[in-house]
Order: sequence, then structure tokens, then C-alpha cells
Amino acid sequence: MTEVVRSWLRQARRIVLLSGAGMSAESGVPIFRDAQAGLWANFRPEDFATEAAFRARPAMVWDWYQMRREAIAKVEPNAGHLAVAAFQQRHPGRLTVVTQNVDGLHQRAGSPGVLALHGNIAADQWLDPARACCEASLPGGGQPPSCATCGNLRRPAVVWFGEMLPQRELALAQQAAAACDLMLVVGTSGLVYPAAGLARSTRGKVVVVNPEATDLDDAADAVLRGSAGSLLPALLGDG
Ligand code: BV8
Repeated sequence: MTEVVRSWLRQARRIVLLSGAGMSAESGVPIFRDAQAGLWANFRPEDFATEAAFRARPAMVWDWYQMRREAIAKVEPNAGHLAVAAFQQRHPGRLTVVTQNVDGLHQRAGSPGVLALHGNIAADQWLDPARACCEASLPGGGQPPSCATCGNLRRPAVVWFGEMLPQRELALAQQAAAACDLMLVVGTSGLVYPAAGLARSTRGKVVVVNPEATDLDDAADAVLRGSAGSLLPALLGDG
């Protein structure tokens, strides 16, 4: 089946790669639904990645993000990320990366124009709309940091469950999905919407790349059971 997909890719003029946490697994980043360790072992990520959880337990949620940030800072893009970026280099404008990941690894691998639907874990934003005092005063210390004047908290610049996705990135991703000839759906369980919905609304052929069954297998024209780090170089290499 890999050879068939390679022939589809050779013919495809416009390709979208929709990636999830599994794309970064071989870099050493735990997938989103991996059991949490340590302090967070008794919580599901979905319970933590919400505004309500942050407001209820700001320090605990902040520390969860700090722990993830520190882990991500120590890893490198893997062969899958690099194969995608190399393909984009050789074929400018032909492949658009749409990612659910917040780890920035596609960008660090050199992929241009990455549409990051769920934000960026390395960045922060104000929890409540910034007031004049917030912009003026550097966040005070503390976990999470806060405005020294009004107490507004800093929060990770990621999209939490129940929050809208960034409109620009989502619109561009929807346009790319509607226009593409082929969508590679890599390393995602396909459970989180609206991102997973892109694989159901695309005009193009859908190819799922995942070592395990996913919620999008039924929407696929081809399912390749394997890892991003091994299959993407095989699929996207010019050899
Ligand atoms: C929205 C950032 C609407 C945070 C993430 C109630 C209220 C509102 C919305 C909802 C609701 N109920 C349901 C919804 C919709 C909800 C949703 O989809 N919930 C799910 C759980 C059912 N969606 C939302 O809330 C979205 N917003 O709908 O807003 C709205 C409208 C108007 C006004 C207001 C609101 C927001 C969703 C974004 C959530 N944020 N991340 C953070 O990171 O802390 S999502 C999070 O899940 C990660 O970003 C992750 O990428 C993403 C998806 O998970 P996967 O990537 O698929 O990861 P997972 O671990 O599941 O799977 C990994 C896969 O990799 C596995 O299949 C594994 O087999 C595979 N794998 C492993 N190793 C490899 C591999 N594959 C390849 N190679 C390998 N080596």
C-alpha cells in the first residue's frame, strides 16, 4: 500500500499534512492521551487543558505546562518532521502543514507556513483581557506569573477545550483541506474537533498514518500502519 500512496503523492499537486501528537512521539514527546505522570497521574489531560481547571487550580495547571515546556525544550524534530520539511523545500507551495500540536517541532524542522490550530505551548498570554497596568508591569513572580498591579494571571498561549480555535489558522486550514488532492493524517487519534473534522470534509484522498486504529480510519482511502518517523521518509522521499 505504501507504493500506491507514493504514486498518489507523485500525482498530487496540493497536499495537506494534518498532524497530531503521534507526529512528535519519536522525538520523545508523550502523546496527548498518554497517562500522565507524577502530580498529574490522577487527571486526564482533557480535565487540565481547560480555562475552568486553570482558574480552579492555577498553580497546578501552570506547573503541568511548565513540565511539558521543559520536556519539549529538550527534544529535537524527528525523521518524520524532517522529511516533511525537506519535501516542502523541494516542492515549494505543494504541501501545507496543519498541526494540532503545540510543540513547535514542525516549525523547528524548517516547515514554512505551519497552521498551528491549537496554539503554542512556548508562549503565554493574559488570562483576562489585558488592562493598562498589565502591559506596563512585567508579570510578577509566582506560578503562574501575574500582573503586579491587578493580579491578572499569565496562561499558556494554547487553545483549551471549550475555546475557539484561532480563526485565521482554522480558515486557512479549511481552505487547504477543501482544495487539496490528498491529505496525510499523521499521528492523531482523530478525537478532537474541529481539527479532526478536516479529514472528513476534505475533497482529497485521505491517507491515515498511525501504528494503531484511529477514529478517522473509516474516512480513509488508505490506512498505513506504522510510525511517522519511518513512514513519512518512505512516502515523501524522492528516492
Ligand atoms: C471548540 C492544546 C467550540 C492544549 C488541545 C464542549 C464544549 C466545547 C467544545 C466541546 C465540548 N465537547 C466536545 C467539544 C469539542 C472539543 C473536543 O473535540 N473534545 C473531544 C475531547 C471530544 N473541542 C474543543 O473544545 C475545541 N474547541 O470546539 O470550541 C467553541 C465554539 C464556539 C465558542 C467556543 C467554543 C478545542 C480543542 C483544542 C483542545 N486543545 N491542545 C494542550 O495541549 O494542553 S487538543 C490536544 O488533543 C492536543 O493538541 C492534541 O494534539 C490533540 C488531539 O489529540 P491527538 O493529537 O490525536 O493525540 P492523541 O494522544 O489523542 O493521539 C496520538 C495518536 O498518535 C494516537 O493515535 C497514537 O496511536 C499515535 N501515535 C503514537 N506514536 C506514533 C503515532 N502516530 C505516528 N507515529 C508514531 N510514532
